[in-house]
Amino acid sequence: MKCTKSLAACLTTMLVCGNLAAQDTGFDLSSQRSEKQYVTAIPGKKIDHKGIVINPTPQVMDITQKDMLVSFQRGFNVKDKKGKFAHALEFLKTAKDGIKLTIDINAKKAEKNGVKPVSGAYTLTIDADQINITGYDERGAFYGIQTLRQLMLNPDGTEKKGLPVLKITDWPDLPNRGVVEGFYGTPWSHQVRLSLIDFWGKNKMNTYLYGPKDDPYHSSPNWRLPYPEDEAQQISELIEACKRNYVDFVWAIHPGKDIKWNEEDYNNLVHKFNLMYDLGVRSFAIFFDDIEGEGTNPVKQTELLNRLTKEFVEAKGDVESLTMCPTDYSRLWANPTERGSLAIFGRTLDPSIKIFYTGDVVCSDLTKETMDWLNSRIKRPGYYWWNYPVTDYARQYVLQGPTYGLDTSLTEKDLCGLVSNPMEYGEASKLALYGVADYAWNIKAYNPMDNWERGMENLMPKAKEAYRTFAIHSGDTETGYRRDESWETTTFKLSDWNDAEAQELWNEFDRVEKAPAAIEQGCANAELLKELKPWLDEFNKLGTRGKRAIELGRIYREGKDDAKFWNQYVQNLMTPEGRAAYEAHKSGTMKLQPFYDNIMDDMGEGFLIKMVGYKPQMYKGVGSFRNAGTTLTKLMFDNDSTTFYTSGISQKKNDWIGVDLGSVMDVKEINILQGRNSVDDVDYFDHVALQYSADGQNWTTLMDDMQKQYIINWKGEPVQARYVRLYRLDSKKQNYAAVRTFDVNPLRLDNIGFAIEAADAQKALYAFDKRLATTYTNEGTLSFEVVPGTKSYTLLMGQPTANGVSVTMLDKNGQKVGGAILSTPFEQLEVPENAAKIQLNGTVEIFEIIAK
Ligand code: LOG
Repeated sequence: MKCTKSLAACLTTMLVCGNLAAQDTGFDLSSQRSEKQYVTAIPGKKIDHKGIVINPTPQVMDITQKDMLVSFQRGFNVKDKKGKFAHALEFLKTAKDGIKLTIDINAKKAEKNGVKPVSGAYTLTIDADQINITGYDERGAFYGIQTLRQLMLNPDGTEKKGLPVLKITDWPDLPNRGVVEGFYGTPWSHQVRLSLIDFWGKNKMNTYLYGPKDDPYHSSPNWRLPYPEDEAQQISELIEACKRNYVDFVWAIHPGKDIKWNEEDYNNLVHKFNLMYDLGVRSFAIFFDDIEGEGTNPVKQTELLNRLTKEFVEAKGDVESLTMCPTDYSRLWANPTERGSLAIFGRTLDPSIKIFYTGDVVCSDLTKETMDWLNSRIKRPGYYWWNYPVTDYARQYVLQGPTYGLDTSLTEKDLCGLVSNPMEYGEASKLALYGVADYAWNIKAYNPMDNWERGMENLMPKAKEAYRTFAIHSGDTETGYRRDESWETTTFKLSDWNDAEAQELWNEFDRVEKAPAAIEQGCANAELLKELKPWLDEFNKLGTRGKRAIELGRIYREGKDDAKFWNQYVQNLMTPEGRAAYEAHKSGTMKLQPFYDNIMDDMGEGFLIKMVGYKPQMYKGVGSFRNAGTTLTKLMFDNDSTTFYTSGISQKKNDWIGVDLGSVMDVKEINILQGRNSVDDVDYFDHVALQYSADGQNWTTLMDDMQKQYIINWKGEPVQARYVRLYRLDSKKQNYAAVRTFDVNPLRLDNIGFAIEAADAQKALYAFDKRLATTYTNEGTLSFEVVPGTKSYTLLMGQPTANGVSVTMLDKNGQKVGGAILSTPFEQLEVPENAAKIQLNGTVEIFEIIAK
């Protein structure tokens, strides 16, 4: 089982997946199997803020005097009436004769000023000679100060020319806004946490749920034990940092994997809570996600939470009400009935307790229907746990796209709060959180595209264009929670080439190539740079190969110089190592890399046809799935049974996966391996027919009614076909469908028509298969029999090593009749009439040896 989460989590998920688990084994959540696969466009557009950029967007802002700026160079005469904010005012210069800045905390006054009476509300007025901040509560006044800071300072910390004259009346829509550190993988470092807490304060987020899955003292087996001294100390420091930023630190425990519903474990839990209380924790949560067995019992969970509310929360007097994450946190496997856990919580869980929910699936958009469905069961506004920008299920991405998928008609009646579960890259998650903060504060006004533009400027003011170039191409997850990407870029197929478009795309690849260096130059946040570095390195290479692909396109289209084309073509192919490095840190997966892959393939194919003189058998993936036309399908034809094409969405009636051979030909043999890895994978068609067609319309069945068959081999009298497919028959299965190998008319030493001798003769066949996708790397001698009548060979190779490849031609008696040294990737070899055998000696990757 391939799983990017911990094995335990995968096993767990497989057991909590209700009906799916009933029919399948090894259900693997890491592939987010039931999620819809469409990519919705990003709403909103960039706005000209005329220099007044405030995040989150204030509820009401009146510019009371247009075109006037209040200079603050002389400093501020601060009157911090309640004496609470010395620590929060370090950004401004104080001066006796400065502008009067009065900061007050006064609920009545704030209400009279027009704010909604909720924690965090404030008013800020800036007049020519005085500034007033009135907080509805202490947090509100702090937020007023944050707004003032944003009005005074540019993102790079320099001062603006002056302050606008205005009145801001502001309050948050949702009472709970923040982050759950709830991902699998390396928990954030202390340093990153401190930096994030500061960022949340600045952006008026008020909640930090601490629950990293891989903190052993949060989860089993160590949830019963105290933190080691140094970690305990750090937690106290986090709490202090949170206090300074008016963020509630909520410590979460994840005991469900091994909790016993007895007095002893109840006491263990209370004991741990008390230890955490002593470190300063005043807010607690219990997570029951991703568990199996006894721990999932909703009645016992309720008893525990209700008892804790009485005996711990209420008894202490200064502890906030509890938050819980149910085992049924997603509709995907929640029991929807009255007997389901959500309905049980609705009826019996203390109404003060907040209940988390991730939506219709694990990573889902936040919609009204989602919340209605939940709330009608839990009988309170749910608490949305948004699994974005988390990437623990797809660690090869670093999500930098706009924060969207959040319904702007919702209110606090629909949800009591929103927390984002970010990436293990805390700094690189800030761009997404900049959006979460904005949405949760002022839902109706939320403009995803504008927020994103502002966010990039906020985070990388000195390299914002470069950062934007990187971010716009680093949004999607390919098969997980799909996000739009590269929406300003137009790519094209080789067959639709147009010079102007090609130039424009070249320009974009040029920006891609250069963005990493500009980011390294201009990004002041060293930790952010460190997190992005592996992606930036790959991004730079993507830019280079994209540019070169376009340059090659020009040479190809000229069609004049075959040697020049091939020499540059092989140089621009990705090596297996290069590809592996890209696979680990991907960007540009929606448009840029597919453009590169497609145009390189198409040029290779066209060039091969030209060299061979006719159209050889091709392999193009086809099928009913949305991604059947993408480069993902190549993984079926790469002679590597460890890589696979996956549908990326649930299979359904009439689905099929197949191959287009390029033209109608004799098909004599077909070999298929279904599934991602082994013969008990769940991602396959468990009831299929093997079919062929000459026109893609009319299909004939070769093998019918195959049940639970991963390996499908057919051999028989030749049929005339251009298309071959696996067609799904009646089945209940809803998993993705994956195919590792789809081989048609496999070439073999015994059917190729001439003798081959090599260290690995089986692999040496790849040098003669008329497919550029498969190559043979020769390391000693490769000999092959000359088919009588052959006049010459065209050799398409990689760059031979310095010594070149030596060629010896022998007649049928083994006498040498010719020779040559090959030193470039493209070589043509004239063959003497009496040559019977050719020997190649030297190290070189051979793409194709073509007889003429
Ligand atoms: C886990 C979470 C993980 C996320 C994304 C919840 C409530 N729990 O499927 O720890 O980061 O998915 O992979 C989860 O979402 N379970």
